[in-house]
Amino acid sequence: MFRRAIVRPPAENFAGGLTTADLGNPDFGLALAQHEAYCQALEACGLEVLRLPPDKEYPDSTFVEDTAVLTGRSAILCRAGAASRMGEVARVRDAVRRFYPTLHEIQEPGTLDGGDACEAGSHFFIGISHRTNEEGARQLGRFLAASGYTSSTVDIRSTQSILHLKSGIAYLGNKVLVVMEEMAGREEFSGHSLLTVSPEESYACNCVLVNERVLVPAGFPRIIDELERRGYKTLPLEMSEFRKMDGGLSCLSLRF
Ligand code: CIR
Repeated sequence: MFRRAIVRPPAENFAGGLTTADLGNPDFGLALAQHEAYCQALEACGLEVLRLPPDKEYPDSTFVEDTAVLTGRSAILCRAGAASRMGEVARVRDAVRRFYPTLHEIQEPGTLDGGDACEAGSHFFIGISHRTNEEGARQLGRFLAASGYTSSTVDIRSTQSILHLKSGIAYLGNKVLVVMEEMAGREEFSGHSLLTVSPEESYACNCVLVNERVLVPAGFPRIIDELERRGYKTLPLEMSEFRKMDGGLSCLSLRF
């Protein structure tokens, strides 16, 4: 069960962040409204939400998930793979320290974005991406092992359409993984039961199980129907403005 989340609403220069999406400029007012609805959804799932102040120095800082890997047993601060995001970790350190007395931290030359760390029970899948390098994955694996988690890597560098591992997979408990079709055949996931998402709905792979509910981007009826058919209670959320900045639903919070 998650009890808390840390979020950071977008700053007014949010549109100045990194993106490859080619979906047009995000509307700041709409992004703020979508972010607030997201926070309220977390609260409806029983979480206490800590809202950090918007940070104009880092237009991508609303994607707070990338700054840390928070588990039930330990906290690991990341080291961003994108130069423009490097300073974001320092800005969440104090907030994370309030809840975790001991902080581990990825060190140079390691890079790691939290979006590449997918918790699946007592195992973590760690994406090797254009943001997370092998050294960052190795360091994370070592920190996780010290608190009793196993881990394995998944190289997604040739999977063009996704930025982070969690853009393409999500864990729903009980060995069930949501996966994008392109990754469904990968042997790394062979021990899991897969819920495969069609290419047209790929963006919805980035959904999040929060206690009793699955938060899922709105506008993807097939995956939402399939989740409901399998007995999950879904909570669809509008994510259009974050998608324009390559952001998924999970990226907007650290949940622990
Ligand atoms: C970036 O390119 O870093 C941001 N514009 C989007 C980060 C999305 N984060 C995530 O998928 N975990």
